[in-house]
Amino acid sequence: MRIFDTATSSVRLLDSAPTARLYVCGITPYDATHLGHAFTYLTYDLAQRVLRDAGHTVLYVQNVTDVDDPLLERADRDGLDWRDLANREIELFREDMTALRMLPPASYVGVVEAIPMIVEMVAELVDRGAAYQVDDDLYFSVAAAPAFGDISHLSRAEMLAICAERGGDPGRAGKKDPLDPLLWRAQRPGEPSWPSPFGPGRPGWHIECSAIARHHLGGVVDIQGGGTDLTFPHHECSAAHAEVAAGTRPFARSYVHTAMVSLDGHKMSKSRGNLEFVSRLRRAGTDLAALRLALLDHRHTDDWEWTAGLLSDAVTRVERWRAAVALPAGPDATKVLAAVRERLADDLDAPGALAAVDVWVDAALADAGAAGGGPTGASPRGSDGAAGAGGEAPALVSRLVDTLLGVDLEPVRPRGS
Ligand code: 5CA
Ligand code: ZN
Repeated sequence: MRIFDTATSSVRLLDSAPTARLYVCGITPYDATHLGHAFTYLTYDLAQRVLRDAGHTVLYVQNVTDVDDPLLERADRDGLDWRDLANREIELFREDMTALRMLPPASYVGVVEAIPMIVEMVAELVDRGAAYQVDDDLYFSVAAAPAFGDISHLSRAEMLAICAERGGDPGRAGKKDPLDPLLWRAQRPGEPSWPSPFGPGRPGWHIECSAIARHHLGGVVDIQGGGTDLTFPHHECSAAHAEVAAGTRPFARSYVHTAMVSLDGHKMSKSRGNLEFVSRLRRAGTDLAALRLALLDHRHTDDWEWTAGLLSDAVTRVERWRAAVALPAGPDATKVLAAVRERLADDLDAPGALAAVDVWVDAALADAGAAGGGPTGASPRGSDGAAGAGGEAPALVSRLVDTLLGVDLEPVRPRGS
C-alpha cells in the first residue's frame, strides 16, 4: 500500500513487516460522534482492510482521551460526573462505529487506565534531562528533540499561533521555550488527580498517546493516524516524546492525516457546534450502507463539505448496487476485484474504488435489461465461463464490497426478523 505521509509530504510505500502497527488518536468523549470523526476513523478502517487483504496481521491501537479540559468543563456545565459523561459518550461512539461497520481496534485504551505507563514515561524523560519544572507543573523541553518540527514543517510563527489555538500555553511565564508542552499538570482544586513521583496531578495530552502507543505496540509504529488538526502540536510532540524516551527515531514510519469535513463553511467541530451526528442520522432511520458510501466517496487527503444531497446520491447508488448483486448472474467480476484492490492500495483512493464498482454494476444492470429485464434475466456475458463471471459474479462483488469497502449489500431485513 502507498499512502500519503505528512512528514515527507509524499505518497510513500508503507513497507510494513508481516505485523503492521497502527496507532490512531481516538475521541475526547464529551459529545457525540460527528461525521468528521467518522471520516477520520474510516481512513484507518480502510487501511486496516487493505493491510489484512494483503496478508498482514494488523495491530491497531486507538486511545480515548477520557480525562481532559473540555471533558471536565462539559461535565461541570451539565452537572455530571466527568466519568459518567465519558462513559456515556464512549458507549455511543462504539455503537456509531459498529453501525458504520468500522473494524474495531485490537486495543482501545483510555488515558485513565494508562496512567501508570504514562507516569513511567514522564519519569524517563525526567531522567534524560528532557523535562523541567514551572511551579509544580512539568514541561518537556523541545530543545531535547533534534527532529522537532520535522513532521509538520511549520515556521516558528505558525507553530506559536497554532499551539495557542490547540491546547498549548505559549504565553506562560517561566517556560524555556514557549512551544514546550506540558508533561504533568499538578493538581488544581476540584480537578481529578493521580499520585506520581512528581506530585499528584494528571498527564499532558501528547505524552498520553506516546505512552499508550509504546506500551501497546512497542517498536516503530507503521502509521500514526488522526485528522490534519492533530499534525501540530499533537503528533509533533507525541513523536518528540517517544523519540527522546527511546533514544531512536522515527516514532512512526508514516504520519497519516485525514482531511477535515466541514459543515456550513467551517470545520465540523464540537467547540463550534456545526455538527451532523452519526447517532442523529441513525435515529432518523438513515440507510447506514448509504451513509458509509457517502463518506467513502471522498479522498482522505481532500477537505470536503457535508450536505444532505451527498446522502441522497449515495442512497441512489447503494440501491443500484443492491439491485445488481441480487441478479442471478453478471459480467466478469475479477476485473472489479483487481480494480478495487489497486485503487485502495494507491493512497486509499476510495472514490476510485467506488467508480470501479459502478462500472460493473452499470454493466450488470444493462445486461439484465437487455436479457429481458428483472432478476430472472441471465446475463449474456454470464455464460462465457470466465472465473468470477456468470452466476458467481454477483456474490463475488457483494463479498468484495463487504470486505474491502465495508459496505453490506445484503437486503435490509426488517427489525426483529
Ligand atoms: N482525543 C484527541 C486525540 S488524542 C482528539 O483530537 N479527539 S477529538 O474528539 O477532538 O477528535 C477525534 C478525531 O477526529 C481526531 O483524529 C480528529 O483529528 C478528528 N476530527 C475532528 N474533527 C474533524 C473533522 N471536522 N473532520 C475530520 N476529522 C475530524
Ligand atoms: Zn492522540
